[in-house]
Amino acid sequence: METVIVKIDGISCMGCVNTLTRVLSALPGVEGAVVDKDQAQATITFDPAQVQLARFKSAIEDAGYDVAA
Ligand SMILES: [Cu+2]
Repeated sequence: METVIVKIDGISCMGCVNTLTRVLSALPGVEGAVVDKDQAQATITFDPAQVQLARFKSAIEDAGYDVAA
């Protein structure tokens, strides 16, 4: 397992947190996702053999948020 922190723009409320947590957790290979509104980031634990960072970015953008550089 690996852990990555992804910075996300647009998290304005707990609804956003719940949405992002659900979307990220549903991806194959993701063991856990913790989304923090105040830090504006997601901490994702995943199996690198099954899923990569690019997949997280596209899932976040598909949900209507922006991945910060
Ligand atoms: Cu919201």
